[in-house]
Parts: sequence; structure tokens; C-alpha cells
Amino acid sequence: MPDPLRILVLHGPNLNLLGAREPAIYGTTTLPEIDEKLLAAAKQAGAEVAAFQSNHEGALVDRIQEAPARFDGILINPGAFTHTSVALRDALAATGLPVVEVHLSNVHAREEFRRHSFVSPIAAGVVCGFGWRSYVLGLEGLLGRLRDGV
Ligand code: CA2
Repeated sequence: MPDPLRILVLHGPNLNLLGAREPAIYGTTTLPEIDEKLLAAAKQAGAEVAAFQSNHEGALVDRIQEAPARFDGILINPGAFTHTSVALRDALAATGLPVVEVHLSNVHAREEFRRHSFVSPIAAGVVCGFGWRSYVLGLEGLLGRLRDGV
């Protein structure tokens, strides 16, 4: 049996509020429920996930910098930092790990400023618009990429 692939799941600012506010945009599923779904999907696929949420850019950068020692890939919803953070992008690129960017909402169908992502150009793939399923689809894509190389 090969070693299980290890995926770091990162959730950016305000995603800890999921389920409590703005259900019309982000759905009613809470962040712990999303993490549970990812855990189940990873287990099914013979992989492992560890999830971390922070409202602080530097805390996310710290986790990203530590990732190469412990993980094979990164699944990230950078939240609003998607549209603002060169620091997150630089940290993600420096890991050399494949990165998949996910969003609950379809960022292209909302305000114009959400259409630009600093992360997308260094990501292996992007999934948006499918609510919590964006995370599971992103995980599936990331594991496929790690296993098959494409
Ligand atoms: O659609 C996504 O997943 C976003 O990354 C969510 C971010 C937003 O800034 C991005 O443009 C798209 C916002 C996360 C805030 O989440 C909340 C959840 C419940 C209540 C309020 C905010």
C-alpha cells in the first residue's frame, strides 16, 4: 500500500461564520461540517486531510510555509484574501506544492472586484460556485493531479 496523500486544507477570513449568516450566498453548511465532508471524502480516496481556518493573513502564511514538510498538496479557500493578498500567493508559490483554489460562491457572477484572484495564476486548478461541494470537487481534482501528474 502506498503512503496516503496528505492534504492541507486552509480556510481564510470570515469562513468561521459559515452557516450563521448570508445563507443565500454561502449556504447553510457550517465550516466544521465542510471539514467533516472533506475528511470523509479523503478517507474514501485513501488520503488524509488537516484543516485550519484563520482570520489573519500572517497565520495562514505561517501554515503555508510549514506545509512542504508535512503535506503533498494544498486546498485553499483564501476568502477575501483571494482578491488582496500577494503575501498568500508568494507563500503558496514558494511551497512548490500543487495548490487548488476553491470558492463556495461563483465569484465571476458577483461584484467585479471578486473576479480578480492573486492565487489563481499559481494554482493547479480553481473550483467555484458549488457551495460546500466546491471543496470536495477541488479535493478530488488535487488528489487526481497528485496521483496522475495531470
Ligand atoms: O465564495 C467564496 O468562497 C469566497 O471565497 C468567500 C469570501 C469572499 O470574500 C470571496 O470573494 C468568495 C467571503 C467569506 C465570508 O464568509 C462569510 C460566511 C458567512 C457570513 C459572512 C461571511
